[in-house]
Amino acid sequence: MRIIRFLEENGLSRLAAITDENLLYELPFENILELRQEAQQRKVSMVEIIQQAIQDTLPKKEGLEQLKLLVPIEAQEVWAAGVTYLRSREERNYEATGGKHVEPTIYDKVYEAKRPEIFFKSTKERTRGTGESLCLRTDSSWQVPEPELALVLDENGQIFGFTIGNDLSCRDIEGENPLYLPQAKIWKNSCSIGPAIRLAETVEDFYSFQITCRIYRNQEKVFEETASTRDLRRTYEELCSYLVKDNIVFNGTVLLTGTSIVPPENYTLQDGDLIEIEIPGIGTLVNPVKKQAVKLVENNLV
Ligand code: DO4
Ligand code: MG
Repeated sequence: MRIIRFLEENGLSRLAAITDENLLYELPFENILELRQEAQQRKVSMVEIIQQAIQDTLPKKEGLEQLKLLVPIEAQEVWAAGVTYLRSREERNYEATGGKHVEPTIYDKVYEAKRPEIFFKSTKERTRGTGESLCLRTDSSWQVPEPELALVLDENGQIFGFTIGNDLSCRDIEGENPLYLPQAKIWKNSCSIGPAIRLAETVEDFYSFQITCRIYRNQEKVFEETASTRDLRRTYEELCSYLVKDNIVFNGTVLLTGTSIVPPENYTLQDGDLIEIEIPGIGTLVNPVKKQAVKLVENNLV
């Protein structure tokens, strides 16, 4: 069972459920947190609440393609884990040293350490949904998508959903100096999540997600790679426990679990490229990328 949000003709947002038979039903809740709260109050599963809510209703006639999808959750905060796959460790070493590293680097150490790398990634104002544009930084010439499985958490770090996340990143900025990480990771529209949230209670094996990323330039596919969450070096519980430790965590926080898909070293995103990230069982997150317009007055260029 998956949950989406979409924009109604009257301009209001609406929650809907997609069943395993791909039928789409509107739900009488504004967001997934309301649905979860109802399930908790009545001490039943979210699926049971949905089944009760839709039992006497008909599925929507429109398919997903005809709806204007919104972010499936307006997460107050998005956090991310890094160097959770061997591939990420190798690529971080490459961007920092051009392959001339002498081990152990900070990336080798964090990969092996007990404490994972967890960093702040985005706020709801910076996070886009499927179909919306992501922005490129104007001061970077090496930008890539980072396709990641995303956990949807409650305030205790318990997983109640899975979605797809794109941790858009500047490899040159992080490679120049790891202290620049916030600038390599956070700017306007540098994160997307969606298109749907798969309810965790309907997932049999939390580590069996396949992630495929495709990039199109001028309608032509220029990159495709697939990875599996089986290759994660850490458990979700480990990552969540460090996120919530002595912290304030909002209900509906999203935690990206790291990337294992990296385009070739000579590839950088360009204005007009289209990124597709697909996870069977969740959906396909699609985002065009746009170069940001330089604000001449603000930057004292005029
Ligand atoms: O150390 C930097 C971040 C790495 C990251 O975002 C990832 O592994 O996905
Ligand atoms: Mg990442």
